Amino acid sequence: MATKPPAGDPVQDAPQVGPPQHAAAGLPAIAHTLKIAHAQMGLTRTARTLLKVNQKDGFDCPGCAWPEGDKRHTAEFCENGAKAVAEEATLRRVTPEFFAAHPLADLAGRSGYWLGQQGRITEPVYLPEGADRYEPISWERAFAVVAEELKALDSPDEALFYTSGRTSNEAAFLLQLFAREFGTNNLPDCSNMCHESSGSALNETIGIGKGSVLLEDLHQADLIIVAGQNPGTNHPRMLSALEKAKKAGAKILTVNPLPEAGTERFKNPQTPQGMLVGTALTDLFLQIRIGGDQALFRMLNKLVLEAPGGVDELFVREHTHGYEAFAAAAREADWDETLTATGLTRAEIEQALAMVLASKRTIVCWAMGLTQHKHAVATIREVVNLLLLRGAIGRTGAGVCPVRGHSNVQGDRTMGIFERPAEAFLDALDKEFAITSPRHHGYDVVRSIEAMRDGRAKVLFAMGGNFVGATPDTEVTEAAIRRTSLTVHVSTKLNRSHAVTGRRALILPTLGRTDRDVQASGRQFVTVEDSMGMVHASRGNLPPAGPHLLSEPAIVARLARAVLGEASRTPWEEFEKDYAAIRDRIARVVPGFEDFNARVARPGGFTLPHAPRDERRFPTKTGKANFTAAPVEYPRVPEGRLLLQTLRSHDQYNTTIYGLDDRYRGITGGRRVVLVNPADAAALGLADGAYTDLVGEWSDGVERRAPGFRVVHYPTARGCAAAYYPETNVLVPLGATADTSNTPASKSVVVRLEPCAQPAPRRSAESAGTAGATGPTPDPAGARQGDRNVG
Ligand SMILES: Nc1nc2c(c(=O)[nH]1)N[C@H]1C(S)=C(S)[C@@H](COP(=O)(O)OP(=O)(O)OC[C@H]3O[C@@H](n4cnc5c(=O)[nH]c(N)nc54)[C@H](O)[C@@H]3O)O[C@H]1N2
Ligand SMILES: Nc1nc2c(c(=O)[nH]1)N[C@H]1C(S)=C(S)[C@@H](COP(=O)(O)OP(=O)(O)OC[C@H]3O[C@@H](n4cnc5c(=O)[nH]c(N)nc54)[C@H](O)[C@@H]3O)O[C@H]1N2
Ligand SMILES: [Mo]
Repeated sequence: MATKPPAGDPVQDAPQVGPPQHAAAGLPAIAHTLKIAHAQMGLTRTARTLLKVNQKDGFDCPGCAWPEGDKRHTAEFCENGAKAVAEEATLRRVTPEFFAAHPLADLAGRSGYWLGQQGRITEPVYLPEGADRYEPISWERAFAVVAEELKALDSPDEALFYTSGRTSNEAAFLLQLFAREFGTNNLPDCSNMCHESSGSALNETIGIGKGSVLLEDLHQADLIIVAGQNPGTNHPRMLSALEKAKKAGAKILTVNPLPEAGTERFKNPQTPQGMLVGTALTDLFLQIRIGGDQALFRMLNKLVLEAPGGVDELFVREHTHGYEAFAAAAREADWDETLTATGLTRAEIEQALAMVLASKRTIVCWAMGLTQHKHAVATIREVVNLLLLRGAIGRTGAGVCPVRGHSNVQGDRTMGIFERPAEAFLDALDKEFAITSPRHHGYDVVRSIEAMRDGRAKVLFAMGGNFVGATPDTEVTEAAIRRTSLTVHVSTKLNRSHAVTGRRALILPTLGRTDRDVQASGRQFVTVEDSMGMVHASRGNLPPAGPHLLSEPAIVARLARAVLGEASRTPWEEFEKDYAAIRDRIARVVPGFEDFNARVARPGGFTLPHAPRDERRFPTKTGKANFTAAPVEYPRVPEGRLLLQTLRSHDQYNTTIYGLDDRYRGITGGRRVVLVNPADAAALGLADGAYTDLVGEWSDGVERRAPGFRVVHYPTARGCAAAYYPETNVLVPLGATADTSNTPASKSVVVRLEPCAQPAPRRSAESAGTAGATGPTPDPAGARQGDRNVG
């Protein structure tokens, strides 16, 4: 029955464990896709939506930011993209009757999975002060409430405007314009928790915080290093690119504490041969200890320096700065320290070196496995050092490839969603709109939480996302949010952020990527920028989830009029009527968008300029690509403790949980699992199937606990453990962030495992147990605070 959400809270969390798989995609992926899509959308809608994903006249997949090639298949989507589409295009609805039947305390007791499964939100709802449930509100009145709270602030800097990376360029541009006209740079975004470390490292070293390769570069590389990334689950279409590269002779070096099925073998569902046999992808697997990458790349750099002909001397001389200081530091790299930090053998590192030296065209791809550590920025700079030594930037088939997460997270930043905007950007904005943007920097995500905690920020307005669920230190964050006077969420679906509110709260339902967007001037499209700087149009083709939804640009435009009133000379009404008018302004403010409307009208869109890639020009302070030489760091773990990484299962999109299985890792029917190396488990006396609490240990002495995880013996690197986000966000201290980028260090949390009894299975919300805003729900299964996000 396509439209019926599960009745009770289905989270049983009784995980079953089988062997991990060694190949990704293939037939099981197609079967799983169709099952999920059919359950949410029914048959006709499944066909109608899935055939439009990533087509030139269709919509951009709301899944990951991986680019589309020029030659597209009829079914240019992957299993997880299809799940993202089905999640949004579902026929299930959350109506005012739903909110009448589910008081806030009830919502607060539900799992994130259950909340998401209820369907699309159809009307704006409001939680007045002291009320026990949301009630319907008109759009006009909703904007009046926000205006009232914003105008009552002592300073515009008491307001926070969060953005999640699905927001279109048009909506993002309007949101940052509104925030700056209102008077603040408080524009935290999901990127602060994601690739901020990449942006920080790349800006300093090559002068632009974006990757320097295009899809064709991957196809032409000699060597692709995939470090700290799980493309089989999180960027499945990348596997086709890796396969194509392999077939053209490339080697693939994988660096990961976990053997991930997707990088082992890919069964391409587009060809019969691929489906049956598949292609082995990884040539060398370095099973590194968590946080050991900087040490690994430093040692590789030392060895490259020592190898005859290892250094591209011409490139170094003509294009780089800081070589001497860096080379001196690299020559100091020590084998003992490297082997301790990485857990690798000398032979393995020498094998990797041979692959690096044999390659003229090297690309390094990475994601959260490198960005979410205390020394993340230094690690990524060390990756850049290697590519600079080899002259592997601004050359075909070579370069840096940070693989971005949300489908438009890169575009949102290009549009000015940034708490530390460049002076030149603000100058252009001010000139175009005759405004005076504030010049002082705003708060990023972590600083926003601190500001709410300390009473310095009082209104949180979120353009999408799940602020409460995605951020670290869940208990601290929830308490901080509850201190605010107003929380506003522009959302497609319910999540934990709607249940943990300020004194008053609003939920404003909006159109998603798959929905048709019609405004006064006719049918609209929006634009997005993918991970490789390609900008293109996205057009939804489904009737919207309800007649009352407003698009994101319309919501920002109406909010701006309600808040700024006559004082604003910006033509907000015109922008709402016709998004082309927004694009005309973007063209005049943002470099690279000249003639935007004409160029984006071409099928496939256009590529943004990238100086290092296009002309080997490095717009840094020195005018060259910068070598850097940070001291080598790696996490130190006390005796009897493990280093926990918090990562994604195959059945989730960040805090959106599609299902309770992690097929490639052999886990079904539950998410509260902790993967531990069998030798470590034996040393700790933990049998496979035993239950344990995860207890975080950090320098502030506060005990952070996530209770009731099933131990799974798993071939991860020694001393390391892995468990899913967001269940484990309660363990990540707010203060544990990366140097420079301030990204939460969600991939290196020191924990001890405290054996506990197997929790009783929970049948419904009544047993999910958590402290809601209006009082805790009784919890027969015992205190399960760590459950708050997903169960
Ligand atoms: N289906 C699906 N697609 C998604 C998402 C999703 O949740 N679901 N999320 C999107 C978003 S926003 C993002 S940012 C990306 C995330 O994409 P990924 O970064 O691939 O996501 P994670 O699950 O966090 O996986 C991190 C990987 O890094 C490895 N790792 C952890 N620590 C280390 C380390 O210290 N060193 C090395 N070398 N490796 C390490 C882990 O074992 C794991 O393989 O995916 C995007 N795409
Ligand atoms: N411990 C730990 N924490 C992490 C991470 C980790 O690896 N470990 N990863 C971090 C990373 S990389 C990221 S990017 C963040 C993600 O942080 P967020 O982007 O804030 O979180 P999501 O779970 O992607 O947000 C999902 C919600 O977005 C809303 N939504 C979906 N589509 C749309 C749309 O089109 N418009 C609007 N307005 N709303 C929409 C829905 O209501 C949905 O519930 O989490 C971070 N947190
Ligand atoms: Mo992300």
